[in-house]
Amino acid sequence: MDVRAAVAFGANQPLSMETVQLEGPRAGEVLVEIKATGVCHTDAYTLSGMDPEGLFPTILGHEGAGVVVEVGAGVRSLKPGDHVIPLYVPECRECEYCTSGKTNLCQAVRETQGRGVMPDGSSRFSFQGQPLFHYMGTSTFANYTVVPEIALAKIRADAPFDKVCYIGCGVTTGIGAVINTAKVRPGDKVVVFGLGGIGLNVIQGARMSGADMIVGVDINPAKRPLAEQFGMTHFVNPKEVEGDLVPYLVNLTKGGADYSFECIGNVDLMRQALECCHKGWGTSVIIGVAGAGQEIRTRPFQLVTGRNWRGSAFGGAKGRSDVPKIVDWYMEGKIHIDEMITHTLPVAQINEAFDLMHRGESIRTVLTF
Ligand code: NAD
Ligand code: AHE
Ligand code: ZN
Repeated sequence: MDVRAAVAFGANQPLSMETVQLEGPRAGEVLVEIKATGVCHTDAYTLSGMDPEGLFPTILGHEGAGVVVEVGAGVRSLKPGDHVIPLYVPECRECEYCTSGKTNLCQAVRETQGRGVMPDGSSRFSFQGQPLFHYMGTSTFANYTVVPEIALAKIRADAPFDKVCYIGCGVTTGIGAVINTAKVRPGDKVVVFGLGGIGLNVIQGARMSGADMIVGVDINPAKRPLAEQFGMTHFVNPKEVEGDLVPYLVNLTKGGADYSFECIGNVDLMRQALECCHKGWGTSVIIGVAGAGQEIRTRPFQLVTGRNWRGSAFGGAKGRSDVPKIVDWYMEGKIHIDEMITHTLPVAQINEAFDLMHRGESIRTVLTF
């Protein structure tokens, strides 16, 4: 079938709206009509050419919501008409990872996902007779996409697509990193580096968990008011701090953070985030994604003396089980999303969404189809 998609033909090139061809779902696959998609910094990261798994030409996008149109052979858990959120971390419930009880990182289709193809090794998308790569197993910058059954969370039908699409990445990543990965407790002191689409959700999760002090660190002071609305108690602009940021944060938190979160993707800030943690027990969670060749550094003494370095992907959430519950939290008013969606644009204006992000003017832009 013909599909409207924003195609990334190469690194650092604007996306191009094209009519591309999409094959129907094969066994274990599902055709989804995408109704809305958020634009996450990870899409920009891959488009920048810094992602070692970045492949072109491709259809980016991994923060979508839509409706099942057709299911392939053997698909039992979904039917046409179901409302769904595609999952870049699937949940097969059978692999060693899913059954371990230790991780959300289902590996059932991870290898083919990283190669930009469906689990059978081929692409469903093509343009002018040439295959296009899938992206993160989701490719939500298209009005129709094909996704493995295990990579779809079924959600309630009354949830608005143009809001809950954000649960497909940013909301779940931020709140989940606090609740599932760090397990922040009442009274904890938390430092959040980066007050964008992920960092604000870390703040939201920290407030839900009862953290006493929630320090936000960002070089863009325009991010402050919304962060305060979501629960930030102290704002630090590193450009206004005289001397080293780390002792400043240790002093502000009276000994260091119980938990810090890096939500930017800058390895120098990952070091600061670790080192502002409390001696003996502080844990820093890396959420930000850093480019090819980038490495983290610290003195081993930082770890010897009890600080912990962790990472979190998709907030440690098991998508098919947890995403429907997070949608319920939103619908019941337990979490807030609308205020973070600063811009909603038709998909044809997708390049503007990236520009808004790069200029620091948006938190999340949602594209509608
Ligand atoms: P964003 O662009 O919305 O936010 C980034 C924020 O960092 C901005 O507010 C910006 O002002 C701030 N910032 C930039 N440089 C800074 C500096 N030197 N010091 C302080 N603040 C600085 O991005 P986002 O969508 O929130 O994504 C954040 C990061 O998280 C990206 O690296 C993204 O790839 C990653 N991410 C990871 C996961 C995961 O599962 N681990 C999921 C989603 C996003
Ligand atoms: N291809 C990238 C991987 C980047 C990465 O870490 N992605 C996160 C999700 S970011 C969503 O906005 C993730 O889920 N990682 C787990 C995984 O299996 O990829 C690179 O740098 O190689
Ligand atoms: Zn994302």
